[in-house]
Amino acid sequence: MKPEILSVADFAGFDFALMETHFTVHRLWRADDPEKLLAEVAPRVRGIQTTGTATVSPALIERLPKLEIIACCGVGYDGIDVAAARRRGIPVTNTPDVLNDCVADLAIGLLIDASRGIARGDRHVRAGRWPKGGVPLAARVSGKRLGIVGMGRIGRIIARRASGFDMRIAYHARRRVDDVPFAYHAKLVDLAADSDYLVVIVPGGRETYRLVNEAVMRALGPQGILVNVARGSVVDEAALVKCLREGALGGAALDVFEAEPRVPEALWTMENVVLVPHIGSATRETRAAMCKLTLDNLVAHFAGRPLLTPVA
Ligand code: NAP
Ligand code: 8YV
Repeated sequence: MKPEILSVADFAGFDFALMETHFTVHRLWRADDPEKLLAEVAPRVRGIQTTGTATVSPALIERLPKLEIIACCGVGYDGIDVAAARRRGIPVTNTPDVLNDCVADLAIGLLIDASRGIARGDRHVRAGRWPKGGVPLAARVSGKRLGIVGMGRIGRIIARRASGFDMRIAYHARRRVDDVPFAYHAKLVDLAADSDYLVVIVPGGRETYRLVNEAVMRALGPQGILVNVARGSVVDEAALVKCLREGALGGAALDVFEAEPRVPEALWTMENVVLVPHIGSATRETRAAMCKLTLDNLVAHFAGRPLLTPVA
């Protein structure tokens, strides 16, 4: 008998066929009547497969008496109530490191786009506006000051990429990181005041909720550009719209949003804003690696072997 797994969220690039060679998979996200499916399978479910943005609530955890493991296909696991899982002794796994390169690549791509106006230029050409005139001058990227909010696995790779652009790098986190050569700012607002670009790459959740607030955006300033590849919850979105409208912030490039897939309509028409639909890890190669790691954790658990990447 294969262990039964509840899949609570779909994931572009997740190999459900491969998963089904090991497990019986119940896809809650495609059930016509999720309540009916849950009522039927809850007594038998031994594992949950989820994603970095889906919710695994205490109520769901409590509803599954045989639950043994929650495997998240994503490095961020702020949607999972880890405390509720811990109370039941249920381990949670995630997918660290395998996505570092692609998320860092996107962060740099967004930074360059917001600064140099690549998407804006593309819109200009496609709309047939070029014969009537070009686009406004943009801002140079190379040699500028980059502030990184979060100097963890991905933050470090962003810093390495930015070093190739001769950028002067500084960072903020709760603690100074000993093995990086960059300047540390204990206060985020100080980092923002000393940056041309602020790239946000911290975990979501209560502790970082609206960490990037109006004061931080105003400190970044009228020429400053905010890049968020972390979680929408980390940036005060209403304050972001306000600062952009007033010209208090120069621009923004956003992969993540507070209520994604809903994006504030006020941002849609702003030429100094780049918007993408949470694609940080969305390459074939990285999604395959994330899927493999998620499945490897599940397989290890049910084989009685140590988990590869349990969350701390
Ligand atoms: P990580 O290695 O755990 O690094 C997190 C960094 O954030 C650390 O430097 C940590 O340092 C800092 N941090 C944590 N809490 C903080 C706080 N309250 N204030 C200031 N700094 C804080 O994580 P990672 O693997 O780099 O991933 C980071 C996050 O990126 C994920 O959790 C996820 O939300 C997001 N992400 C997004 C995408 C995407 O598709 N856009 C893809 C992957 C990841 P201290 O502990 O010293 O504060
Ligand atoms: C995924 C992410 O796109 O790993 C993360 O934390 O945000 C992304 O890699 C996300 O897990 C999809 O829900």
